Amino acid sequence: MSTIAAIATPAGTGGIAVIRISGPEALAVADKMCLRFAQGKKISDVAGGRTARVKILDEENAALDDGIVTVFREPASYTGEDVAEISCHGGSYVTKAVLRSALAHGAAPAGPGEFTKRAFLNGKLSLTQAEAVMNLISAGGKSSAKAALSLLEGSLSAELRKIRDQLTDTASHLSAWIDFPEEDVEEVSPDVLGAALGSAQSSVAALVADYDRGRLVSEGIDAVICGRPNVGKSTLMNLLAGCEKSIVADIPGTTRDIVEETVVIGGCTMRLSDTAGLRDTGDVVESIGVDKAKKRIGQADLILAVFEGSEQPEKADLDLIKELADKKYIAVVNKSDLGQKLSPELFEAAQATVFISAKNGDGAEELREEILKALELDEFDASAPLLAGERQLYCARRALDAITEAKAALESGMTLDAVWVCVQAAITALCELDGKNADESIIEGVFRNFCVGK
Ligand SMILES: Nc1nc2c(ncn2[C@@H]2O[C@H](COP(=O)(O)OP(=O)(O)OP(=O)(O)O)[C@@H](O)[C@H]2O)c(=O)[nH]1
Ligand SMILES: [Mg+2]
Repeated sequence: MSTIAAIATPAGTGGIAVIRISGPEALAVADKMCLRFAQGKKISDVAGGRTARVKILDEENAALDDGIVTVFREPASYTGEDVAEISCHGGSYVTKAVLRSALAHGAAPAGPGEFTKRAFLNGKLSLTQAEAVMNLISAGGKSSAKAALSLLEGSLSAELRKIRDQLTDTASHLSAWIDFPEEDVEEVSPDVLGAALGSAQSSVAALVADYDRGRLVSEGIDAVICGRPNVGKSTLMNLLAGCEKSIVADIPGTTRDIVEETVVIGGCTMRLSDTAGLRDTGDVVESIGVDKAKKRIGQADLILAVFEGSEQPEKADLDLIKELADKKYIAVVNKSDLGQKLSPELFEAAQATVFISAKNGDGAEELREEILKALELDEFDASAPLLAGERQLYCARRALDAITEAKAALESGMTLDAVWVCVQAAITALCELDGKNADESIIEGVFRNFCVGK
């Protein structure tokens, strides 16, 4: 295994930056590029988990910076290897020069996610926990961070182990019965077998069913604000964003392009898109904006459809209501400060109807609550085992199909061999979900999305 190095802190200027070196030669590399203040001592003399104050040398061994080296010794480190973490002053020149020095003194540049990949290969983390590291780094809200931490702490791995153990018990019982029918093996009762499969089936089905909610928590909610011109979409955007993100004017057709902002709501991140007012228009630029708005409506997790409450509905409003009939939307009836003419019965198909005044903020809290309710995130336990990412969902679905097939085989009176084959397929899919026996291309795929230095 080579020794790798990368800058672990973000690009830019900061108080300190950390350059991480991991591998069998990590301490030897640190010895070459760091002189300890304690005379006659080397980095390789430092005990695991301890630090040393050093003068950091550049690639030509000239003094570059004062810093601190933290030493971790295998296996008690993040990667499971020897690790030296050099904390230097966080200017972009110094940070890059420290990395260059590490490379000049024998380390190779780390690839994206290579530290975490080594942690996985050295058995420090399961594949789902490694994926959690990435989610925790990118978490923008409390619930997303909580879900990622719970995954990192192994809540999903523990749940998968429980289901796998249950299926393995069933499979070994089946094998004993299939392979040694004449021996004194306790007969497998279809009822007991059916109950064990049923329990595994409902556990995996619960994970699959909760995937969408988990995805919204860990990846963020995509919400689009739409409606005919001048109803107050941009005013609503600014209210939720807490800043003047979109231009507001009493001129229909003010917003033409999509304006995006990320906000945190109930601990979840929500990417909001303010869009051009929906209307037929001869203006080429505006009609491009309207097309973009329609496309966003088709892709969003949730639609905030804005209507003007103080006026009778226009054709564009009625067309939008029709268009949204089979979509998840909240009817936001705006301008409540001007009185109420619009009948709430228009919005029977909506998840909720909320009356607000985007201008003075009335109803904003209720809207936030309804957004969480519409996505079933209001009572969501982010610390429960959750699948994170399409890869995990794909494996869980395969496991679920195999268990369902095993149950069907049992119920239709097929041979126990057929049941056994399906149970094995389910175990394989669950192992792959957690990275056991996962093939190299899957592992590569997981770490490809990581940043360098993690
Ligand atoms: N009285 C009142 N006026 C509002 C309210 N919300 C928005 N307005 C006004 O309505 C006008 C249009 O607001 P915008 O937010 O620009 O409307 P929009 O839907 O984004 O319009 P387009 O971008 O043209 O599609 C502005 O003059 C706002 O000040 C409200 O709650 N009450
Ligand atoms: Mg606008």
